[in-house]
Amino acid sequence: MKETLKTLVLVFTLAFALGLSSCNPCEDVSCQHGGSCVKGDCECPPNYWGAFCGEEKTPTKVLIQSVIVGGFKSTNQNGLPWDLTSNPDVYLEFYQDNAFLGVSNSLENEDPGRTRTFSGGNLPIELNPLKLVQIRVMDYDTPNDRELIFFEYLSPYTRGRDFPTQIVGAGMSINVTYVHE
Ligand SMILES: [Ca+2]
Ligand SMILES: [Ca+2]
Repeated sequence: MKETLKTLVLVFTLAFALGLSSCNPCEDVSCQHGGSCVKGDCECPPNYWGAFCGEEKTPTKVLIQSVIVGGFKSTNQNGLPWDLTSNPDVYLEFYQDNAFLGVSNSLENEDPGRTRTFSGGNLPIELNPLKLVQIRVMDYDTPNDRELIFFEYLSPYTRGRDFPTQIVGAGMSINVTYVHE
């Protein structure tokens, strides 16, 4: 009889302990993408939603904060230097759907071979996340005369990539931030 009582006490103690541990509402909740469980519910970072933060939110805007432009050819389509007596005066133009969005700062007499970063002028520039951005690398000559050095299309946002802060193209990279509102 005494042994039976002991066994019963043990069983109840175990049951109580198990009951307590299953009272933690976050025990079986695993939140994705850096979400955290609060009282059994996932609180998600701004880029994600859903019961376990598994659903990606399409950003309302993507902001280009800066652009890194690698080296480019030292001559124009005529085989001549960009400027006859000096290096090109380089700035960027931004377009989406052929609509002009703004320009970067300009770097005067820029060595074509070097890699440089633009973060001034109209930057940060606001993009529609779902349309390609065209970035033109330009040589400024006079108010009515400028030469296109090269251009590139980049996708501001691609679903399922976990919101990279840098989007890398062939001849340039853009540093971006995402807006959800
Ligand atoms: Ca020129
Ligand atoms: Ca020049």
